Amino acid sequence: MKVLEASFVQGFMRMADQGWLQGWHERNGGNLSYRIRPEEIESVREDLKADGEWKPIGTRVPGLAGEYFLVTGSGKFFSNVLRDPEDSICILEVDAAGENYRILWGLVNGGRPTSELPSHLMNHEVKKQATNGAYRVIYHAHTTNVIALTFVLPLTDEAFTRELWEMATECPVVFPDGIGVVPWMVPGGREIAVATSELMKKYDVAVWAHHGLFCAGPDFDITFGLAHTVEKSAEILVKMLSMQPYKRQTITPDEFRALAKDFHVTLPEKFLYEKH
Ligand code: 2HA
Ligand code: ZN
Repeated sequence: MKVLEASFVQGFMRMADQGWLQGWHERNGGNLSYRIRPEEIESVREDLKADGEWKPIGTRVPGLAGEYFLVTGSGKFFSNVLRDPEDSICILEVDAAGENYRILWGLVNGGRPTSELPSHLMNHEVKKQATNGAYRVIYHAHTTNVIALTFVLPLTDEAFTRELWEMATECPVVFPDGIGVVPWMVPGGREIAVATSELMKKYDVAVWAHHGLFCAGPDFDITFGLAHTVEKSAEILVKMLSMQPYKRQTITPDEFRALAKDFHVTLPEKFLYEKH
């Protein structure tokens, strides 16, 4: 089969376009990666070329040795993925040491995989282990309202989780583990990758202060839906803070406990602290 005919590739392109339509991918902002299943890579093997040069990932991911990924390209625009996928995205293979990659398909006009490849792959490594292989998607988006909140909320997991939980009743059900926050760091390198992947051991969402969001999930819909839910909640909070400097009423810790009971999710008590 041709790569572009495969359903995992079509799902990837559709998700990239959904993010673009949300306004989260100005210029070359954001990146997306998918850990390809063995049967999926076999189904497109005839369309792959294994003569590319091995290049350093910039970090070590031994837990991903021999895995294949579909990723967006560095400097490429999400707005072009559907229209010109062969220029915008690529399939890559990780070597047996988990230290190098080579491109097998795509980026036909040259270029490299996403500048955030270290973060993507370290997050994949953590999530593959933590979910017994179930998680396959890592998504980075420049979500406007989440970014705005990083200028006014304390940069703590507790503050972001609790404030976003309060803004929409579905939130504690959609992200019951809470969300993590990475302070401002230089993007693109190993240091921010290590900080993000540490948070991914506990959470499916990590906020990058003054930059955006990282989300992890088992498939395209769940991962995109998670980013969408977090950003929608952030939008409500931005609107609320713009209307008045305080909340007249909100969802209380006891009401969250009642929600958790009925919806069979566990909400860690550390996020249900008393506020003054
Ligand atoms: O431009 O979003 O974080 C891609 C990015 C870098
Ligand atoms: Zn970014």
